[in-house]
Amino acid sequence: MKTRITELLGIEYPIIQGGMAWVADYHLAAAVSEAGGLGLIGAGGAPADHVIEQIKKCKELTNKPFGVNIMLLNPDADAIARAVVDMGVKVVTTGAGSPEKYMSMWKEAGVKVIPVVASVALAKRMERCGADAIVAEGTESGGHIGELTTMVLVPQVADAVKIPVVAAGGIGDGRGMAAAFMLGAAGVQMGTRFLLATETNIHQNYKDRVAKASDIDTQVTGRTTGHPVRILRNAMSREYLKLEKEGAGFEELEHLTLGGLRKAVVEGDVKNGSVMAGQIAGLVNKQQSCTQMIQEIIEEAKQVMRERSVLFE
Ligand code: TUI
Repeated sequence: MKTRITELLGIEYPIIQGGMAWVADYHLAAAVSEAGGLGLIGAGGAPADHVIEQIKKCKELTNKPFGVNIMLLNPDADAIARAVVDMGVKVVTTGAGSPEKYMSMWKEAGVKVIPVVASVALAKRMERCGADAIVAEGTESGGHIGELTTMVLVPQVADAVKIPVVAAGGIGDGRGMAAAFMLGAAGVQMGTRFLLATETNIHQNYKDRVAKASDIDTQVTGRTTGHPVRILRNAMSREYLKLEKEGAGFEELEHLTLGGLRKAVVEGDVKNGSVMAGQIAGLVNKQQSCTQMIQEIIEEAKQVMRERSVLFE
């Protein structure tokens, strides 16, 4: 499968694995890259030393291109931004902010830069400062989110920029991938689906909760604090939303979520932790290897594109 994204990144299939904090370690990233997609190490809130170790280990597992996602609220973002250059990482994606101040350093080093954005305005700004591609991420996604849905965001971003666009948010199978192509994307980024990959080292409780989730099981906390985060509903999310409704302040709410993702991913506390997942969790219920997953998604995308094309003959 050849698109502007496979050509840009030198990969076989236009599938990028989301750079999920606490979830996307070197083991998952290497497995996705070995399977022909682009694996990402998610730096999340980790210190630079930890990310550097992850990069070293990923290189031991694969010779194929992989990337690092830098969550820009990380206090160590500057050091991680420099480390990816020093270590010859081929691709960087960014989230939760604008990576403008690192752009010239990355470009000079030949790093491919793919900012994740949730609006047309930021997509245009990223193109102007030299981004190689854009991930347009809809509000269906898990974790930190924007306002617009993938259905409306992707075609508007595709019209607004010349660089290739990757669709993210609510894509979990080959049908979603085919739909993304119809909206003007040259690739997809998937996070929630990869939560159930056999190579994903998260607590089994987290995987089971995602596998059991239904279509209406996500909730968004933090709309009142300016940090909207989509998670699977549990005792913590219900308490959080109740407090938000009562007009609780930032500090009281923050107390409830602090360390919540780690609690869910590492300790398996899916009642009180933050079980971040996208709205497509209801469709995601099979534990498979990354290779099986990617092959199945590609085959399904090809099949639906062939079958549905007869509608127009
Ligand atoms: O970054 C994400 N998703 C994330 S980051 C994350 S870690 C975290 N945990 C708790 C609270 C906050 C973060 C979990 N999930 N997706 C990419 C993304 N970036 N979506 C939306 C944005 C975004 C938002 C605002 C990008 C830029 C922006 O503003 C930039 C500016 O300066 O205007």
